[in-house]
Amino acid sequence: MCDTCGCGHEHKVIDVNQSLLKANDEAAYANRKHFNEEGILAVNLISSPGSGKTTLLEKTIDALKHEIGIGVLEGDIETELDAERIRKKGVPAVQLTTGGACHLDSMLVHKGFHLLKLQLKGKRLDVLFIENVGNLVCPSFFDLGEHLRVVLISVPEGHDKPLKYPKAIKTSQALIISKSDLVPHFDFDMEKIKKDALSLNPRLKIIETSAKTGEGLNEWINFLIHRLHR
Ligand SMILES: Nc1nc2c(ncn2[C@@H]2O[C@H](COP(=O)(O)OP(=O)(O)OP(=O)(O)O)[C@@H](O)[C@H]2O)c(=O)[nH]1
Ligand SMILES: [Mg+2]
Repeated sequence: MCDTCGCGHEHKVIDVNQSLLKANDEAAYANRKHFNEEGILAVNLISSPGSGKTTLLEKTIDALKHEIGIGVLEGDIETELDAERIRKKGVPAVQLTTGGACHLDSMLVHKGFHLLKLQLKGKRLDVLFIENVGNLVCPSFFDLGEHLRVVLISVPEGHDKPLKYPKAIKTSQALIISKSDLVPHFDFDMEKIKKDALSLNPRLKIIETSAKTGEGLNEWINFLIHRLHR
């Protein structure tokens, strides 16, 4: 007898969210094992739309493409635009379009990784960047098998975002405060955002960056290289 709607039928309750997350976690485990076996550092970039993920990748590729092998999986709901931006930099990129879903999942990353390997044509891959769908909520709940999760919050979004979107902060190892060149134009409290973020995750590495002035980009690159060699 149904207790929920009182309709008189027997309903079987299936927790769809739980089984989806379980399938995701299993595929994430397999992805991580696969990346480990091939000595690849996988980096998952998450943020709201437009915080500067692709721009940061473009700057990172400019700085590192002659030193290490880079490949990119680009997550978006629609279009190939971000993958095209990355390819223009001379780096292989696979666009993963979710067709509406607000996050990537590890099954899609698995498929994308195999497509990327075809583009690599045997070239070495050291760092796999996965740019998630622009969203500060859903991607936080899905392990993709990455080793490093980096969340970006840009200055125009406001310093209150860590407290309002704690899961993204708690599950990341690094916070990039992007568009620091815009601080003079916004009521943005840099000390407060850092204090709030560290109160949620004391081990978080925080880097202020600007793709316009170049501030913090060296620190970001050094952090990445350190993680690659760890
Ligand atoms: N002023 C300033 N603008 C920036 C900076 N980084 C990125 N932008 C601009 O912000 C806009 C969005 O940047 P993207 O890199 O496309 O952002 P994204 O996070 O990849 O966006 P989605 O993939 O749509 O989620 C572009 O117009 C960039 O030029 C920065 O450091 N300073
Ligand atoms: Mg992008």
